[in-house]
Amino acid sequence: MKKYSMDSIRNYALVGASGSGKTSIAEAMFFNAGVINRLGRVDDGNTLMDYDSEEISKKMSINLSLGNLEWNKIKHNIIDTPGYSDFKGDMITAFRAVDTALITISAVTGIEVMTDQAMKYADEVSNSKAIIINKLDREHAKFAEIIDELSNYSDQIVVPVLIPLGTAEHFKGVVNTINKKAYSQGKEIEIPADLADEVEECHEKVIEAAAESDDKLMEKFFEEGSLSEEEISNGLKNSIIQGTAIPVFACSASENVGIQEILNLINMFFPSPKDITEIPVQKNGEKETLDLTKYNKKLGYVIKSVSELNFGEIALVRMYSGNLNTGVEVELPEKVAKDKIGQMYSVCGKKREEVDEIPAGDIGGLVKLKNTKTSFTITEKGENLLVKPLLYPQPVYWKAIHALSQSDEDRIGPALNKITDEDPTIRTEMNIETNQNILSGQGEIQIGIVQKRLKDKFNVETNLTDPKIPYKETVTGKSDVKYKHKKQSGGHGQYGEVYVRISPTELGAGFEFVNSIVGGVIPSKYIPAVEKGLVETMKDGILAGYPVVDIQVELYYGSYHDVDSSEMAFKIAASHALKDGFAQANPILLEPIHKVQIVVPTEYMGDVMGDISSRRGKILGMSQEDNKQILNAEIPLSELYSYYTSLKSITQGRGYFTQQFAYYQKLPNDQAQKVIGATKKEDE
Ligand SMILES: Nc1nc2c(ncn2[C@@H]2O[C@H](COP(=O)(O)OP(=O)(O)OP(=O)(O)O)[C@@H](O)[C@H]2O)c(=O)[nH]1
Ligand SMILES: [Mg+2]
Repeated sequence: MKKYSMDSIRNYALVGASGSGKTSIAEAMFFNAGVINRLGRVDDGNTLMDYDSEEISKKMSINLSLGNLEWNKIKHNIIDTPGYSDFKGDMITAFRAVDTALITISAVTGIEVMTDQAMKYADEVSNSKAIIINKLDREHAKFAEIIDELSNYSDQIVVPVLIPLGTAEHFKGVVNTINKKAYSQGKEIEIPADLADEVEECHEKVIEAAAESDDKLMEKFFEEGSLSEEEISNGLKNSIIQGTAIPVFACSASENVGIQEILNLINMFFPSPKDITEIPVQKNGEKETLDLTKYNKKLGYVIKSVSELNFGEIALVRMYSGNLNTGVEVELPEKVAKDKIGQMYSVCGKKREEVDEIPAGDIGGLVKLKNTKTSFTITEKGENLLVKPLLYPQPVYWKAIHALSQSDEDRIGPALNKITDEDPTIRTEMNIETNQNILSGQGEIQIGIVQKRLKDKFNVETNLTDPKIPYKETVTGKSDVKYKHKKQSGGHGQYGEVYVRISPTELGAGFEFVNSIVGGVIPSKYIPAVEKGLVETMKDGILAGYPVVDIQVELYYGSYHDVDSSEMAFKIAASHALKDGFAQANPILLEPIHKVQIVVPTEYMGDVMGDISSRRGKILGMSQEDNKQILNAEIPLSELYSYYTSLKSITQGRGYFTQQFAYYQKLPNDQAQKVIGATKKEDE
């Protein structure tokens, strides 16, 4: 396999809204570079990047895919990511592995939620940005409007570098606004007269953006009124790397118009790994910047660790520093573990070709290592470093997962572990309170795919149900009760009597046991048994089988019997006293409330707010950002389980939310009666 020096590599990810054409653009790039000799189509299920059977049947990307091509001696490592929000995890991990985010926008749809998210994630990991406006062959395609929208949206200079030559069915080619040359079907053509003004205008913007990064260039431009093509290119490249400019390219992936010009410009402008002199890292838990020009140890990032049916297990790795060779041992700071590097591959879609090294700056595949998971950092011994730390979003969709048979039950744990190792947005958790295994993630489709993979790949059959809500029980009033446990039937008797006062504590205080016994009316050796009786009863619940919390129980009087008293007798007495006292102290159910941040296009605000109040939600505040509203609210967990589906349908897929647990609060009486009734029914 050919080796490339660091400055002959470009690493970028295609990111952005679902359906904007990322996979089709990658396909057209591979076609132009001769990697494939036929231009596949997502709808025909024959593209290089969407090769997974699920992707073929759904006609969309579900997993990130890696591919590479060579264009004029430069190696491009391209990561095609899914744009559908359920699969956000793969977009996030891709950002951390590349130097440039190539954000795709459909010329028909314009800026979408995912476009916005992609821009934000790129900034967070300090990636350079470039934008493709695709589908210019489509009816109602816009270009200038989207450029305006982007300019208002970003404080970076948005530079149209390739502008369309005609639109819709007249879209024939692109004009390069740096050298003011027009290209159609690979040939240079005259710029049509009606486009001359626009080209001139864009050219000025290009110069402005190029000069932005360099004062000397700016001076020269003011003195001479123009810059050479080389000066513009170099200046623009610096501005893109420094993040002051975002170049925009027009194209049509399916018609293969503009793609070759984009590949040329990627060679010219995108940073090579050599241009990345520093990266954000986390060292010993602290955020800092790593100077890559001085760092000479091995440092890699596991983009994704995958085990694919028919293709075996493989970990895709980006090397930031040092060369990776077979046989070396590496450390994984996330897990405080080691792994030994085995066989290595160049990966292009489902095609693999063995290589003997993944050099610094490059991306390749390793045979699945023992301890390596998606998003892990690979270091040399003793280096406690994490590459470009980024948080994965909290779940927005939950299901309780049940194995169908005992043999499924035995295998479900390890199978789920494998799946969650591959995608950090998929989580499983045993809820001890409800005794359910909760599977959560970024959406219904993602969770459905997990269930399907369990069956297809691990032969584990499951069903999914709405999770039980982890309610809690407490009291709002006080009570004072006594209970005598006395049994005289045959042989050894049982005797224990307790007097207790029950009262509420502060929310979240848990359980307070107060021992106020004086004068030995209950011998001290029986006191722990009383407390144990209370704790066990609280755990099992009194009202509806949910754990009792936030109460104080004061043991202040009682009596015992020299022969018949025992720990067991006092335990039973305490349990009964608590049950009686609890019922008299105005018991209630508490429900978990979650803090939710919802982002929706402004036009859906009314419907979204109505839906929140129908879910017993409370709106805490809202703010406007560009053409979208950000709503902060609190919603009970019982209403959050179905919120994902509802928000998607209200906003036609354009709204999204993030959430986290906030606190427990009283469940309204009518709701509480329903829950208590349901528990009674279950018990029967
Ligand atoms: N007319 C036209 N259709 C296009 C173009 N590019 C892509 N498409 C079509 O748009 C649809 C979506 O394209 P994809 O390439 O799958 O989009 P994607 O961004 O990869 O979508 P996700 O994988 O879901 O994120 C497919 O039907 C493509 O054939 C284009 O330039 N012109
Ligand atoms: Mg795709």
